[in-house]
Amino acid sequence: MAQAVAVTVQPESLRHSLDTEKINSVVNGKPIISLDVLIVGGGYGGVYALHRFRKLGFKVKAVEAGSFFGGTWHWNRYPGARVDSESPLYSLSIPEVYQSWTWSVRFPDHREIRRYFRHVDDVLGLSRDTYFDTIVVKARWDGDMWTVETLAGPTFRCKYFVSASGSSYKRYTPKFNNITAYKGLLVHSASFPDALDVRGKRVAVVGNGSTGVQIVQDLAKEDCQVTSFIRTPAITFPLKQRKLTIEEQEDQKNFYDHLFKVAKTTPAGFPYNLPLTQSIWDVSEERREALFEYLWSRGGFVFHLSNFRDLVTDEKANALVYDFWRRKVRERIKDPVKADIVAPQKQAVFFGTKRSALEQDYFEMIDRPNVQLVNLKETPILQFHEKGIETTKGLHEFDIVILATGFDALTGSLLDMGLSDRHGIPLSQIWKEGVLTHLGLMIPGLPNFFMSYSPQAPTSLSNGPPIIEYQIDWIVQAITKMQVEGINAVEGTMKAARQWREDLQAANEKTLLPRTNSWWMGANIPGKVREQLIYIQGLDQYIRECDEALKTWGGFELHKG
Ligand code: NA7
Repeated sequence: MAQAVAVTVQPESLRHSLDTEKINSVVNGKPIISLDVLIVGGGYGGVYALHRFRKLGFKVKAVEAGSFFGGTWHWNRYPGARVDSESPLYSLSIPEVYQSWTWSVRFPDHREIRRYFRHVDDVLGLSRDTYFDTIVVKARWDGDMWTVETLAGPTFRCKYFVSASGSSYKRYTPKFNNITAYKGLLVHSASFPDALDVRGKRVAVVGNGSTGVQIVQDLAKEDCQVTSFIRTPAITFPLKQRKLTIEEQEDQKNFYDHLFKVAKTTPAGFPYNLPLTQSIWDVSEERREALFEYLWSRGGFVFHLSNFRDLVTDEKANALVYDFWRRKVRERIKDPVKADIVAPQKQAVFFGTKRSALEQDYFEMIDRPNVQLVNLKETPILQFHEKGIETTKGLHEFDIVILATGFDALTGSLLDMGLSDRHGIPLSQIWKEGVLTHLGLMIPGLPNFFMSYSPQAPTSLSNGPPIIEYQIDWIVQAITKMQVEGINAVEGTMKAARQWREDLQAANEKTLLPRTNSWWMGANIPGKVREQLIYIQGLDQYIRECDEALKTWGGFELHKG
């Protein structure tokens, strides 16, 4: 069910696109379209890349698996789906787009973000250069060009191939025993049907990451019975949601250019006050508590990002932060059994070592009588059953089971594209022992293939738009530089990729991050190499390294003529 992406080709839209194309040839009944640049993905990265390349006069098209732009927001329509970056920071920095757009709330929901993508298209007219419902299944470099095959659309030949395929595209469904026996509705959170009525239903939510928290918080308010299956309780921060007025945003727009620029000079793509340079041990207990209270009152990721410098490097400092968090959270939960599951006295996971969730009234909602919590550490799932889920304590019957079990993040979408290097070796083989990229931007052996929102870049540890825009701008500059310098093809060297990987893992080892099983570490997918998949040294440092490499082509092999 959920693993497969539904492919509904809309023949009319495809025909419309093809009519306006110069089709160079037809092979095996498939049109072949020649381009300068092909982009995969129609989320923030794909949209921004298409805009940039088009403006520079490149012959460029984008392909997108969904039926419209939006990327992750096209797929994620589950109850409560909401972005964790506050407005206006989750926006493109393109003036003609932001000048005519206002957000309604500090943290917009999935519907509003899809409306935003409609707006982006209304302003920039990108859909006329995009093939929707089109999935890349094979891509190979033939010494001069990429040949990119799609499942139901044309084949493309392009000199430059840019992936903006997203970090959370490939859904993960754990192999629960007997899962196919279940006769009720089984959905992954990323394939939640638009018009599913949960009223009067018994609903299970498996998973307690940021998705599980948002779903339970939302469904608890409905006339339904919710059972939340929790293996590791989520660490959460207050959302502090509020409405935004048009007036305040119009005022702020005078500063947007600076705001977006400053975001790119910070470690996490948020122009928050910078993290404290102090150690947690440098201040008195009173001062520490006062500071924690202040940061907590801000909402969003401020509590984490502006905290003491040793938050994720010192186990004892980490425990002090957890202690504060547990007290803040438990004072909002009346039921002591539920409190022990979501905010246990004994720290279940190091604070800040896996993706935290933002919540508005989650802890009040789980206290409601229509919400049950199941601690999977104490009562694991044995198997699915035609009527529901059987744990070691017996059978729970459900009409709907929602799997909020996450994604084969960061690498899943790339590995599914059928990419191979110039010798025909598949990417899965190249990455068998671990991911190898140069700067998280290129893969050795894959000339002129560029990535954004990629593994081994700040990606999921950064607010999305700043890192995405930076990487796309870098790719645009690299291609422009190639043209000026008469370079036909460029690729990251294997030596540089090995060094990049080594430096990244060495930085990781100095923190508590490797001691937690997270999808950042690839640890959520059985059989996946356990390694840090994200560049953890900060967006600002990443930008310095990538800028420097571009100046000298450091770590790249250049092919001329
Ligand atoms: P996450 O963060 O990967 O969370 C998945 C959750 O599912 C997490 O609580 C897991 O528990 C749980 N899980 C996974 N496998 C199982 C099994 N077999 N049994 C029980 N529970 C399981 O995915 P999200 O969708 O919440 O978030 C993904 C990102 O999307 C998010 O960070 C945003 O960037 C957008 P575990 O923690 O592994 O014990």
